[in-house]
Amino acid sequence: MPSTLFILNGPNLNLLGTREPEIYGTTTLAEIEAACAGKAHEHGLAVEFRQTNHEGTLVDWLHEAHAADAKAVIINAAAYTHTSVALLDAAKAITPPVIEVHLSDPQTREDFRHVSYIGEGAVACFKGKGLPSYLDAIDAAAAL
Ligand code: CA2
Repeated sequence: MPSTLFILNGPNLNLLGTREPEIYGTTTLAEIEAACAGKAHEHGLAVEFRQTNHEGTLVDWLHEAHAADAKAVIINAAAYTHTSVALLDAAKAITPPVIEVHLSDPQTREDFRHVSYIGEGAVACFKGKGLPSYLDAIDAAAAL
């Protein structure tokens, strides 16, 4: 059985490629999923790629990654990055390492995006490169 990477995506990322292309580009979430699957398979890893608009569902999926003994969790928590102590607590509670990922670079945007709660429970962060942020995170997860 190959080990599995959980790649979790938070609110509004289902809209990628349809709105705000000047910030998030024109790549759709389906295209990101396909590219991530290809990169993970190069490393001999399986992928669980998911998106939800609900904070508690992300918490449940972090727990599921722990129960499944996932190799790592790569998470773009989207707006919950900047608000969710629940996601931070879950990231700290689970055994698989958590890697934070962002399409944009929140540090160069509005002040309220400069805080990352989940970042306090993550082993690394890849940001500001669009789709390649995800691919760099997969390379880092494979090397763990
Ligand atoms: O840059 C990232 O990946 C973010 O996690 C994206 C979040 C934002 O709240 C974070 O600060 C940085 C927003 C995702 C919203 O995605 C949309 C996609 C298309 C159109 C509108 C929103």
